[in-house]
Formats: sequence, structure tokens, C-alpha cells
Amino acid sequence: MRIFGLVVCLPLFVLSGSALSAEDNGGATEHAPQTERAPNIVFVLVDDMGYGDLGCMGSKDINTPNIDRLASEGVKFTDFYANAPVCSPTRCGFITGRWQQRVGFEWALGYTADRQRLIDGEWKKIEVMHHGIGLPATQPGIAKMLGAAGYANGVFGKWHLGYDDEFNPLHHGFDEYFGELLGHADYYRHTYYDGTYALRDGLEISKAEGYLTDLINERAAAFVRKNADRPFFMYVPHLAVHAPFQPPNRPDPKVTSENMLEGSREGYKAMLERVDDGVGMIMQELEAAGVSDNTLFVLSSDNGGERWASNLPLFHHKATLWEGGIRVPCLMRWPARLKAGTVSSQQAITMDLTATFLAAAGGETPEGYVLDGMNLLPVLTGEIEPVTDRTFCWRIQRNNRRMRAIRHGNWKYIDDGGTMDLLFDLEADISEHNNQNAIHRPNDNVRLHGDVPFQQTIYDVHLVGVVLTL
Ligand SMILES: [Ca+2]
Repeated sequence: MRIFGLVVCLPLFVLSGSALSAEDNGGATEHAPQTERAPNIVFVLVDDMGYGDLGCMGSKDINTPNIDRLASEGVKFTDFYANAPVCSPTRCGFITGRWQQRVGFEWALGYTADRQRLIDGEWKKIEVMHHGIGLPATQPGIAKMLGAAGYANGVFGKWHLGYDDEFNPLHHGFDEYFGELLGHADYYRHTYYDGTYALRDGLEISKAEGYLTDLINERAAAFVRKNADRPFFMYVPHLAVHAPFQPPNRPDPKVTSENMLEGSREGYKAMLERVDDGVGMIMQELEAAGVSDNTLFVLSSDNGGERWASNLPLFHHKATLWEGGIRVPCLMRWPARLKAGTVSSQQAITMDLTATFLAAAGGETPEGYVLDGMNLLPVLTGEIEPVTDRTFCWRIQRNNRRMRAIRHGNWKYIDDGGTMDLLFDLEADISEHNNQNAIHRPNDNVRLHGDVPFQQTIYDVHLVGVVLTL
């Protein structure tokens, strides 16, 4: 449990508060009705993709016909959120199926960390580590749980849950891994900007040559071919469309810390369209194997888009708690269970996918391990009504910036650095332009004090919540 012994940019929590009850999490371990066999599960997680950058989400300049097909032949969510506004914590939330703060994983892993120890009540710096922390492999995770249910598990792409071997996906229940381990890499040279070589095939250094998105697409397609005759779970966390903004067929210049954020909308478009090609390759393999209809295929983003992306009509971007930082596209195709062309306004979040995948597979959580997410399938199949009283919370607590946000129903509360309370009605004002706080100012009678499990366990007790009734 190495992460508990470190104090870095991540606030650490010792969480002992009550977890959501089995009822509250929507019956995460409820088994799916039997089909001929358990479904295959494919989860493509795009990195830093804009809310408005898919054809099916309204993009006018980016062509994503294969991804759009997931929407036209499945479900498109309108109110789907990332667990966090940056990479690592959302991935942690997905892998563990719980709020990432439960393991102290509130911000993205960066380059250096200070190893510290609590000595005589004070944190003392022991050494500086490079790429030295990650998600402990002792944590339960989706691949371990699906593996126990008989699934073959593969992950192809950006891991960003720890660089050292002890954090490798193979130790988190995946049978096969190919990709880069860090927060970014040169798409052609496969190195972090500090020169750290990041490409791995399992635990081995891979010297595969080529454009990273292509390499990931090819390995993903091959995994489908290899495992089509058995239930499998394939997680494809693309580095694209994260910086460096290197489009296909343009290997120069070499990425440095100085030029890493250079790019253009045109280059971003080419990067995303190459991800779309990969979705088409995966779908082609599923169809060739005759398993497309019984494959639960999901695509989402780990957080909102940044400089070259378009999050319209949402405000702001990645690394903020405005909607542009956390509301993301999510598409879900499973012809055997889900009706084509469905648009769902069910409020949902990345870690719901963990519960959903586990339920679809008929898997179970380890004894005593309670997921924070909700199985979305009963809502999507119409077995139950949409759940309208969910509450999601996010927090940024950095040395130089603090922000908190809550969504409850259609209300969104934001504390942007302690400047003022902001309250938005997202149903009427998705772009968060009209602060309702002055009109519907929360008072002690309508603040959320004890009704939010996440707030009880994670937030300060003085946090001002949203108005429950107006
Ligand atoms: Ca990201």
C-alpha cells in the first residue's frame, strides 16, 4: 500500500465513513439475465476529448462515423460525468469502482514526488522519487473481479496508474497489457518529456515502432481476434487526444517540455479521427467473429477537453469543475440488451461503468467491498425508472487552486476558490452562465448536511450544498 506512505500533490485520506449501501448503489452485483453466454465488454476511454467533438455530440468539423455508430445503435448519455477533472483519478475510480479519494488518488500522477514519512507527528521528506507512485495492486479492481467470473482481460493504451512494475496492469488482474505507462508520451518515440521510456508489453519494455494510436488499435483488434470464442473484457484507454498534439504522419519535431502544448485544431481532429478508425477496427473484428450483438461496447472520456478541443455548449475545460471539465460523452452499445437510438439523461459517472460491467458479466465484488457506482442497465432497459436524486461531488485541492462542486438533480453548486457560492440550474442553463445563488441562496435549512454519503466521508463538514427544493 505504498501510496499511503507518501505525501505528494495528492491529499491523503483515511476514510472510515459509511459506504453506500447495496440498495444505494443500484444493485451493482445483480446478475444479468442469461443470454447464450456472458457478454464481451469493450471500454474505449479517450483522453481529454471535448464534449462537443464527436459527430453524434454535434461536431461539425470532426468525422467520427464509427464512434457515432455506438450512439445510433445504442445509448447516448447526455449527463455523464468523469470521476475527476484529470486523468489518473478518473482511471482509479473506474478500476476500483469507487471514489478515488478512498485510496488518496485525487489528482494526476506527475513527474516527481516527495517520499515522506510521519515522524513524531510531522511529515519528513525522505527522498525525491521520479514516476514513483501508483495505485496499489492490493486494491480490488474490475479486471480481478471479471477474471474471477471467467473473463480474459486485456488493456491497451495509457495506464497512468503507476510506472513501476509493482503497479503494472498485469498485477491488477489484466492478462495482457500493451501501451505506455505515464501521463503522456511522444506518440512516435514513446517517451515522456523527461526522456523516460514508457512503452511496455506486459512487464517487458517494448520497442514496437509506429504511431502510438495505431499500435494501440492494432493490439486491441488482435485481442478481439484471439479471444472471440470466450467472454473477454478489453479496456482501451487511448493516450489520444491528450498532449503532445502530434497527429498521424508527422513525427517531428521531437516532444520537449517547451513544445508539448503546441498544436492545432486540425492536428487534434486528425488524432481523434484515428481513434475513430480504431473503434471501426474493433467493431470489424467483433462482427467477423459473430459476437458484435452480445458485446457491451462503451466509449467515454476521462475528463473534459482542453485547448484544441471543443466542449460546447459547456463552459471551461479540463482541470476545472465547471461542466467543461467533468461532463463527458458516453456511448453504450449492446444490441442484445439495449435499444438502438436511445438518448438517456440518467445522471451517471465513470465508476458506474465498473458496476455495470460487473453486473453484465454476472460477477461479484470481494466480500465487504462495496462499489460506489450504480449498475446502469436496469435504467437503460426500462426495468426501473431513471434515478433522479443522485449526488456527485468533485474537489480540487492543490497548493495553488481549490475548487469544489456538487451536482444533485439538476442543480450544480460550485465553490470556485472560496470566492463566492455559485448555483446553477443545469436544466435551464447548461453553460453555467446564470448564477442562481443570489435568488435561491442556500440557508441552514436547505443545505445538505448529512444526506450525502460522499460528503460525509470526503468533504469538510462545513461544505455548503445545493438547494434540495425551491
Ligand atoms: Ca485526461
